[in-house]
Amino acid sequence: MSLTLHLHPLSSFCHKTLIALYENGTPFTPQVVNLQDEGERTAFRKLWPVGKFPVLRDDARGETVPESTVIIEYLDLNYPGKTKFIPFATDAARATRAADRFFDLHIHHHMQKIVGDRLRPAGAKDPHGVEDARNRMATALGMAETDMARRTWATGNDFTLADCAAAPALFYANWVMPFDGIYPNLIAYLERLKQRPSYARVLKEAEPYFRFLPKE
Ligand SMILES: N[C@@H](CCC(=O)N[C@@H](CS)C(=O)NCC(=O)O)C(=O)O
Repeated sequence: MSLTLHLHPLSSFCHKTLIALYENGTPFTPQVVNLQDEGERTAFRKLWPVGKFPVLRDDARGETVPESTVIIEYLDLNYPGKTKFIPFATDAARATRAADRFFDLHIHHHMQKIVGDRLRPAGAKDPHGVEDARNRMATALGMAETDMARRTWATGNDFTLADCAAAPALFYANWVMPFDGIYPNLIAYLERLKQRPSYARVLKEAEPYFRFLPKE
């Protein structure tokens, strides 16, 4: 098996990549990295000095591929399957990449800021930054709510890269700032994502780790 995904089971950006791997039943070896362990951290940073998950290693092609979006594009190109993550048509491809960026930058990153702040020690919190993140995330969630009134998946009728991005972004956003009863279209979309076998499997595997998520 030539593909190894370096990951952490709670990492939302790893979930995004796992969805793509499970969608197409792509064989790979999961390599869980514990960043608290100095040896594992050092080995991981040799592979990708930035030290962020996920990173895909492809021994057959001699490639190390960081960044969730780039990994999914790499899989689409080199290990294609029944789900095509980036459409061939140029306008549809652009819309897919735009939606992927939207969920990553305007929902996922703000959610990370909120969760990250919970991990900070007392005295090092950033309430202003968290409030800003919550406001910006609410704006983006409102935009997505409007879009999802007339779509099954993030860009229309087909499941793509954008849905891989949307699933963990919305799942964790709904956990830090519950939107049930506020954004009905988004809740319905999140339910569809959770029913999708690829994401259902990701969530099932992550389940034992959810108790380690920081509460307030
Ligand atoms: N833009 C990156 C973001 C990756 C990222 O933020 N990963 C987080 C986990 S979800 C991480 O590695 N955190 C560990 C750290 O920052 O030390 C991607 O899309 O892969």
